[in-house]
Amino acid sequence: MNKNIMKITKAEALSKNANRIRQDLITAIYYAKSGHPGGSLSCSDILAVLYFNEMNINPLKPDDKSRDRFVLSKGHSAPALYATLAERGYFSKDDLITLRNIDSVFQGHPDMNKVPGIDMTTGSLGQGLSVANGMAIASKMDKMGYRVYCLIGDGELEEGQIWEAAMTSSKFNLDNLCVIVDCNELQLIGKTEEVKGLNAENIEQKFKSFGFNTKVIDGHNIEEIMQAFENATLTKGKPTAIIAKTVKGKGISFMENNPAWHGKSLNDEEYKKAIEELNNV
Ligand SMILES: Cc1ncc(C[n+]2csc(CCOP(=O)(O)OP(=O)(O)O)c2C)c(N)n1
Ligand SMILES: [Mg+2]
Repeated sequence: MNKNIMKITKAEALSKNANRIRQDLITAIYYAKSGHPGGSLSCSDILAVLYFNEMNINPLKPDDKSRDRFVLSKGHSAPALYATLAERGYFSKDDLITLRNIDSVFQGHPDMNKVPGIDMTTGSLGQGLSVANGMAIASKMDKMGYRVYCLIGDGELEEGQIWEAAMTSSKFNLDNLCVIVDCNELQLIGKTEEVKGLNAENIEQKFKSFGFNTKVIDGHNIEEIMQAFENATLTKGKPTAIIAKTVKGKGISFMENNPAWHGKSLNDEEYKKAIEELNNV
């Protein structure tokens, strides 16, 4: 069979996974009456490629010692991770609508002790890369060979601990570590450019100067995401940082690029419109 045809089919399938992830996370946030839709929608394509194409994982063995690890450093995007794990078969999709209920395992931020498939408890911004470093070092010390992926928000990069950790990643030549920056150009209070002068290009320069292999990509182009991960795996002797240019609120017109949708739920009318739009992709 023609290799290109096979590749297009795979990208299309991953795109459908991402669309279902978007629908499920929006439904969960709608029922919860609170949550973070903007940054969850911006990282859905990245998560679909990670969990359906890139990572060596098995939903039937969520604690397998040799599995690849994922750290959602931007823990407020938990709805996207829960929806991805459900789509991948870690647990039933029916349970997603218990998001943020007091007795639910699906809290507003991920808890590794409660949810199968969650490798690290997160939510306090800035800490994920430090943990991912530890995992990547452990993989090398134990000769396990697993890879570690860490998704960081662009606003989150303003946390100083990220850059302390970045020094460690390259000092220890962690070529089994791949950082992905969800570069949607918005943080809670507005544009990252206006808050701390951050944009995709100077974020790339910063990681490069810290000793990372870097690549700026379109974070909604499935083929580009797949290729960037392939390039990261082939890169030896240094960690990789993929700066994924994304759109906050991607897929729902009235949420796209609108900071107001960083952390709020939808009313009945908005929910209906959102699902309609996602259904029409
Ligand atoms: C240490 C810490 N400070 C503040 C917050 C509150 N907070 C949650 S999300 C967010 C903005 C994050 O922006 P960004 O990293 O760009 O995330 P995204 O745009 O992907 O939602 C803030 C300030 C937090 N979770 N942790
Ligand atoms: Mg952001």
